Amino acid sequence: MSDINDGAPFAGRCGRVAIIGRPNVGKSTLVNRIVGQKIAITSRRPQTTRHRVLGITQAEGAQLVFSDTPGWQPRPRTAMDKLMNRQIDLALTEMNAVLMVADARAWREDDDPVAEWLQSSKCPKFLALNKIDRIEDKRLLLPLIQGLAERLPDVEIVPISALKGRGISELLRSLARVMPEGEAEFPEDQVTDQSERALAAELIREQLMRQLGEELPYAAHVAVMAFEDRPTVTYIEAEIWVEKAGQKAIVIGRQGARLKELGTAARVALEQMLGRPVFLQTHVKQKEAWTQDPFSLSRIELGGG
Ligand SMILES: Nc1nc2c(ncn2[C@@H]2O[C@H](COP(=O)(O)OP(=O)(O)OP(=O)(O)O)[C@@H](O)[C@H]2O)c(=O)[nH]1
Ligand SMILES: [Mg+2]
Repeated sequence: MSDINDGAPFAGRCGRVAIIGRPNVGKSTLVNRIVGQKIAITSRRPQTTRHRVLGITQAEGAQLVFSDTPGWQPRPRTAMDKLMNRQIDLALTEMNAVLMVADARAWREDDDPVAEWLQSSKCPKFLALNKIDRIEDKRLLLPLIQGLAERLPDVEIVPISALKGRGISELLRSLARVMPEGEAEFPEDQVTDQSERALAAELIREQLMRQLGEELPYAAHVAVMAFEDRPTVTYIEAEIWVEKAGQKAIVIGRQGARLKELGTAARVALEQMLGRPVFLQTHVKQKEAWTQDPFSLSRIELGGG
């Protein structure tokens, strides 16, 4: 993944950009693309992101601090839904611009409440129409852009592909222009506010999201119990919490096959992130109703790990 950081000298502007959108439109993929590293996990499943993650980059002489958020849920039902919506509120209290992400292929009903919120927001507003790599005839985009421009008059609309890196420089240029004057909030080489430990928990959870069947990943949590730099390897011990015995059996798989596959894929991702060999040990624990337990949920709110 190429680094978008354009190397322009810092020109005394810095600000926060909250990224909002319904689940699965590519918010986390966009943040990873912008910072040039994988700091937020992604998957084909909706509701992959559970807590706010900051992604930091420099563009056009400004420092841009993005908040990736969980997908917006118009009808929160469970304690986890509510936690995820709170994480969005947190991102929205501290922003200098707001960037909605939608799928350029189809506007959906669940985009409407996000667009309404965007329209009512007081700060500079942007709408990234993502996944344009999936539209063969780009002329088909025009009617959508025109319709949205009429409906959202103060919103700057930018077609992008977060996956392929198209339209990203244009988007960053537009965002940098509206950032307020001020000192950089973070050192220039910092790309996220997540600790390596919290990122490790997320990379393991990413494999649960990607490799397991329908319901299970939503009932699972990853807690990192040990994270130690040893002379030749980083030693990581993690627990995967599930709610039911049946779920435990699924994560472990026949003769431990599923857990082994999850562990291997997570270890490869961890080694890539840390740039050194990793020894990863994972255990599956049944923890009755952890999604209803305030202590367990508060750990997620604080950022995994
Ligand atoms: N073709 C294509 N796929 C994309 C693009 N951006 C994201 N995706 C895919 O869309 C899916 C969802 O991406 P995420 O980045 O996890 O979406 P999200 O908005 O963060 O989703 P939640 O965290 O669940 O709200 C993944 O399979 C991505 O690979 C894009 O520009 N083009
Ligand atoms: Mg996400």
